[in-house]
Amino acid sequence: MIFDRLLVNVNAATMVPKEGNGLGIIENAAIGIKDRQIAFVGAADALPKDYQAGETTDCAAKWVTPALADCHTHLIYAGDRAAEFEKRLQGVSYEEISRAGGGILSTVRATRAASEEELYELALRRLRTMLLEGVATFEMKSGYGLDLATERKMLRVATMMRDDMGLRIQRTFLGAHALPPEYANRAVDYIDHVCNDMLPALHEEKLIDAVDGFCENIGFSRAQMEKVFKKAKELGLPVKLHAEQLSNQGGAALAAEFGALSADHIEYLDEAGVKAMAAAGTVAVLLPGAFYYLREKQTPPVDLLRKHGVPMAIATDHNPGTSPTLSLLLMLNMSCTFFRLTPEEALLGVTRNAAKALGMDDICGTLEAGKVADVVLWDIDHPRDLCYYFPRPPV
Ligand code: DI6
Ligand code: FE
Repeated sequence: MIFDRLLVNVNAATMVPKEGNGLGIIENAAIGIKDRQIAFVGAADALPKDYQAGETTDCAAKWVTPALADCHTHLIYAGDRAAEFEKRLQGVSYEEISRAGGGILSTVRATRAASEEELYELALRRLRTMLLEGVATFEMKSGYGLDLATERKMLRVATMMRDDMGLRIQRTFLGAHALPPEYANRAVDYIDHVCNDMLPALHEEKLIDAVDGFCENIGFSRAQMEKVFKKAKELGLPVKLHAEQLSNQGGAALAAEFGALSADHIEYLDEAGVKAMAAAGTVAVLLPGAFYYLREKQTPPVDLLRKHGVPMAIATDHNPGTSPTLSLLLMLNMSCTFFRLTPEEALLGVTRNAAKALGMDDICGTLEAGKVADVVLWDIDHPRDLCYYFPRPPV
């Protein structure tokens, strides 16, 4: 076996669960990399006798994991919402701000006004911060344009970033995020515009990897989302949904009906919805940053998700309104403290299960031969340390 690079004297959390070893830990491991792919993972003494390595790195008995994956972000936008944060502290609710034309629509105004170059620069700065924490796989949503030109601009920025940075990036079309001002009180017409104009055009331009929506009383109804999902399926695009964040709309069950990759937030999800997700293989994406920032009280039904074997992922939901964090490591910690995940569940939630939520589990998310060599070396004594410390970048 010939490797370009070989990591030795290292402990590996492969994230391939084994009986009694949920993180698939291999102590004193070796990892061989060839052509940017993992060619060998195993105990060092299982290395083939005749191997050759271009470069060998002694990892000083520290730990490697697959690079982390942030499977739910709104990383591309202009402006900020710090003034709204201040208002909310004075007692005005997220819903009230949203109904008064602030909230998502204020970010839409700023994003429409920004050039493609400006948006790219802003997103790149955020991305670079996340890279410092070992994140190499991202989801990036549109949804702050709500018109064809701006949705296109956002998805083009995500595409350029993917191609420039050599990262794994899923580009998600979130046209059904909010009702734009030019369609005020015309939700039916807007959904038709999303389905008949925006989705087909942007798909034709090869800018969409997945389709999302905001199913909520301040977003779109289940029936409206169903229309969008039907169109997505017609075009052969996978779907996912912001579901049950502030109320139970039956969104997760709808998403599951369409074989969704994930249902995200899900604080208000009931057991019927959990069962539907389990049957469809839909991943539950938990977003403790938004839960924290909105000072929510209701936690997602983690016990039911466990009971029915629904895989759980964790993401930042980075966005200017409800989760302005760029720290996936902090989300690891919060998923343990707020949602009572075990460190093992949390770690699988930002690796293996996050990759599954992106439909990328065949290429990343675990340390296995054949996957991309997205490998992070951490200055820690045990994988659980990543959940324990407040965020610091020990990469
Ligand atoms: N749910 C969220 O958490 C974000 N979008 C959504 O549908 C919030 C987006 C924002 O407030 O700008
Ligand atoms: Fe979101």
